[in-house]
Amino acid sequence: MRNTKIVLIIVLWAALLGTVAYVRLTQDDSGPKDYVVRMTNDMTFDPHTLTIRPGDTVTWKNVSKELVHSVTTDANKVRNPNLVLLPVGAEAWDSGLLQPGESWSYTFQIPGTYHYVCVPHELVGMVGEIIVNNDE
Ligand SMILES: [Cu+2]
Repeated sequence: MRNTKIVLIIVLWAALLGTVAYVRLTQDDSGPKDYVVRMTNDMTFDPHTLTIRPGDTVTWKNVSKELVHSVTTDANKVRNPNLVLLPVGAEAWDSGLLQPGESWSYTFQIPGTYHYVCVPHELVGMVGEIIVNNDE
């Protein structure tokens, strides 16, 4: 009888440990994340396309030595409004001009596809894409 109790306790303890381990493994380990997009000396956004989740923050860093860059989805601030795209319900944003070494951040809440441009280099194709995906 005493042995049965000990075995029972061991079994229950093992089950408890197993449950804890299972919960840890299956828990969504991701709180909001931070991403960096580099604005380069070659007039590109690196990476060009980034897939994130709602609540994540993207920081654009101007890593060029002498170029001024910007990030905008505001159709009123670009020459070709077809280059910018926002999901329904999302408001346009604009970093303004960023000097070398400066950075600017935006936290995405609304899922969908965002196309943005660098205003000074729009005509040489300095464009980028953020995809905000609940399933990512
Ligand atoms: Cu630029």
